[in-house]
Amino acid sequence: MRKDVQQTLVLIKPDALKNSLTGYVLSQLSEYHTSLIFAATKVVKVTKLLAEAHYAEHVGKVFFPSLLEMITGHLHYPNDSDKQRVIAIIYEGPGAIAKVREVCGPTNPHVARDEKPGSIRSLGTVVPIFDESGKMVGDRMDNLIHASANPEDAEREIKLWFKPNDMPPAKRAFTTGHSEEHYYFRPGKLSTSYMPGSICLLAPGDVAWKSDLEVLQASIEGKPTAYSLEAAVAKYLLNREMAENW
Ligand code: 3AN
Repeated sequence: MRKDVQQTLVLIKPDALKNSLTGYVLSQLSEYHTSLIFAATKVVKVTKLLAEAHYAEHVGKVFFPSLLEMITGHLHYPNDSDKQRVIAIIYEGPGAIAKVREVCGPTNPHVARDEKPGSIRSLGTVVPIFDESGKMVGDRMDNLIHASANPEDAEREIKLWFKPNDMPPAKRAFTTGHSEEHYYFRPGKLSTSYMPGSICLLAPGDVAWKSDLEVLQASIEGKPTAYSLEAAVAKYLLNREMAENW
């Protein structure tokens, strides 16, 4: 990341959208309150590919399936696919990560209400999760907002949700490069030539995160990659109609 600046990823999640809390969240995070400014923002229809990559650290936990259902909007808008979306924002400024986490409050909304009343997550809720037999097996936290936890997560998450072209050049905090290939993707398969049913991720000359270009190149060559192919390709497929259910 650029040394002079800190950036963090914020997601306004479907439970916040459904409860019309977007304006409240933006206001709490405004420059007036936090001294942070927008580096980028967009409305995203979250794919399974992106959701799984975002929550990779929680794979196997009892609440993992409900995390995916939640972030893809299926839980809060089961019959309104046009409302299944998340607002993704990059905030920038000194101490951005800690400042945003402070305004968000603790992960668990019940804890937030006890320990940090008035924080954004104190307005969230906790919902029990049941298995097929009806036994309660855990909790789902509808906590309205995601915010990167530390600089490593911020870099991973910003590069996971945003393409360099989603922000002005001066707001790109991570190294970019130019693709020297065409890259085409369809679920489970990457190629440098067109495959039926595939989407063109990048063409020669297109700008991309340098780390993504390295993952794409290594994947083509069958070499080990720094992170998953899915994490590298997901952002280039966002809001592309054909990839909505990937
Ligand atoms: P935070 O969002 O505060 O950084 P993480 O990254 O540990 O918390 O968890 C990501 C998301 O996973 C949380 N926003 C929450 O919805 C869910 N989560 C985390 N821990 C639990 C848990 N023990 N039970 C249920 N859901 C959880």
